[in-house]
Amino acid sequence: MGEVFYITTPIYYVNDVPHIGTAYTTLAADVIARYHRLKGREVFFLTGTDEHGQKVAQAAAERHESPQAWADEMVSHFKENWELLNISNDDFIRTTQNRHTQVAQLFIERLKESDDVYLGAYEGWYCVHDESFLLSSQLKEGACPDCNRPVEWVKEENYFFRLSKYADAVLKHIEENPEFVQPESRRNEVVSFIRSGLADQSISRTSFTWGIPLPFDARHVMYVWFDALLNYISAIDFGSDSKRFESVWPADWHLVGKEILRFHAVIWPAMLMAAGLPLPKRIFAHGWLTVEGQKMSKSLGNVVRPRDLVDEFGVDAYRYYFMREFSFGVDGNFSRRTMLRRYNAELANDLGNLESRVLTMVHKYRGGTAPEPGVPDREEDTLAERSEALYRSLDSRLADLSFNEALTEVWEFVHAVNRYVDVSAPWALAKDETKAPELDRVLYNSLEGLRQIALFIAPFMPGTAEKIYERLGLEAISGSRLPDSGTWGGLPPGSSTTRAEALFPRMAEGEAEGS
Ligand code: ME8
Repeated sequence: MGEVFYITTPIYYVNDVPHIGTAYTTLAADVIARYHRLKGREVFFLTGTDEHGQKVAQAAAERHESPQAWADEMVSHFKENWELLNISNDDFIRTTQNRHTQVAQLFIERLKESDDVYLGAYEGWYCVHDESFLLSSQLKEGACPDCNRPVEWVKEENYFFRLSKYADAVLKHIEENPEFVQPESRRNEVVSFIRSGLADQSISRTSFTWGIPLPFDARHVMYVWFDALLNYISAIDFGSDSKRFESVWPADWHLVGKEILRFHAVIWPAMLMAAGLPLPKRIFAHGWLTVEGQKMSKSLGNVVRPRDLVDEFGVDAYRYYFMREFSFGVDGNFSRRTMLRRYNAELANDLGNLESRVLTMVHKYRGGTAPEPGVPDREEDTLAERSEALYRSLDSRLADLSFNEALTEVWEFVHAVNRYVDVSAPWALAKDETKAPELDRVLYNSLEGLRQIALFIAPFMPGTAEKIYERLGLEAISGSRLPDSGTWGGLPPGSSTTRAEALFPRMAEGEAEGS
């Protein structure tokens, strides 16, 4: 079961176009998906859109559009943004697709048959923005405790899911499997939430119609969260192709923002248990990003869109910054100033200058042809060992989703290659004909250092990695497999290298708007 490495993002509501927050989860999932592909795993990377529910219906109504037409329009923005950010998702699920609605209906039908779904009456508060049912005791000064927006009173006949029946089993699973809910601080919150007592969950609505009709009672539409969580199995053909489903499920990772962890770590496992399905292996709740110290909001007018930054810095600088600057499990603050600073220091300077000076010297001293490696000396052995150790370290960093630490270590290697070039001083060797073999060795190993860097950064900055490979005269990096391609000395001598424009042209400080 589950031979395929399966990673998911939340499916995003179509009431808004993507911003740097939504893009953050998608980008993190992309890096992990690319890393595992490079390691030779078969990967299924899923993202998509959550199109039902009151919030989307309201957003469409405000524009005098049908919810479906509105969703169709918004989906194109999501797809465009993911293309812009070079996101390599293998599928894009929309909850209005037939393949999804069929699975959702089949699933709820089964739970109804096993008496895990029953008809009751709901009376309580509802937050339309978060699409969540709330108890009076959960309200904060009469408003939603999570988003502070006003809540509405709902009094309806609803179908309920027997969540309470599974509370102990879910708690036991969380406690016995420390990797299941990460990071630990968030796991503790989930544990106390379950311990405080779980009521059965309302899973249908009758006061509006924009949702999946219940197959056994067409007056009701499915509660949007019940529908949405099922995307993770509808996209892999649950109920219609068991061979495919079993080769992909359970998910290796569900990546979510911290505000929706409860749905994923409590309700979702209970739903799966009720259906007799295995639970996902790991769920990670990452922190929230603010902008220049403030929560992003349309009313404040401070929402940052990926396009704004990609136009200015380029896609790989965008990917680098968001993965390097923040620690995935905690909140972070986006600021143009820090982005610009990192761009100039780490991309233009550390990486860009290294690439350009190595290729320039190979051009100047060896007509652009990669020389013979010669016999390695202590300096070369040290570099080779460092690079080998870095492969091992990246495995464990990325297994923990420690993106920023992974990139910090990759940059220590970039510094090491820079230092190697400095201490070996090829420009001095070039002045002495008798030092030609030494010069060959230094140039070769500098090129090989660049090749290793390209492999290390490939999941994070795929475009830059390909450019470096191309300039080294190599085949596309996407055809490479680790660990084999990572063996030191993989660059064939005689390879024909090319110099080209700067990878990351330096930007004047103050050039970026708002810095
Ligand atoms: O919750 N910082 O969709 P959604 C970091 N449809 N991440 C952020 C962020 C921020 N400021 N803002 C949003 C939903 N995110 C449901 C999910 S899943 C079965 C259904 C990211 O459009 C983060 O991943 O409100 C968060 O969980 C997600 O966007 C919420 O997207």
